[in-house]
Amino acid sequence: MAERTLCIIKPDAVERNLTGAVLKMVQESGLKVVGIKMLQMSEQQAGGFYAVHKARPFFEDLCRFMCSGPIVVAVLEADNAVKRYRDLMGATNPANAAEGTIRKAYAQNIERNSVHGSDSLENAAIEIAYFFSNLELVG
Ligand code: IDP
Repeated sequence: MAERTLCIIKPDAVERNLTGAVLKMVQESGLKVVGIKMLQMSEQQAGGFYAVHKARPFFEDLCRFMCSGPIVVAVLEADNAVKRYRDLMGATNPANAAEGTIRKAYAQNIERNSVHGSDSLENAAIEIAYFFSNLELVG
């Protein structure tokens, strides 16, 4: 079934000029980009986006990192897009990420791990709506 999921290229990757390299891996895996833009979040926006992680010890650091520089947000579409993109990202900690994954190739550490991807179809819809209006998505 065709699904949509949210991809974020995080500040560590944008800063190292890896946006094109990450998008190449995404597109070559068969995930289609149906919306994309660059922006820099405020701390408040980052807090809202990661609200589910509020209780976790790394929450404040994560929000500070995510608004420390520009990010690229993209909506990806494909059959089983949520799982396919999660598999392509690799494990949260790059030390555990498999060969061929984005995080294995580019992540610096467990926090600065280059990419975000929605973890369920339900969260994908919420996360896409956080950044995009329907008018900004094609197809
Ligand atoms: P995910 O991005 O692989 O879905 P989550 O557990 O949802 O991983 O965590 C969200 C983000 O929080 C991670 O991508 C990473 O940037 C950061 N993070 C997760 N665990 C840690 C940690 O133990 N220390 C610092 N940052 C972390």
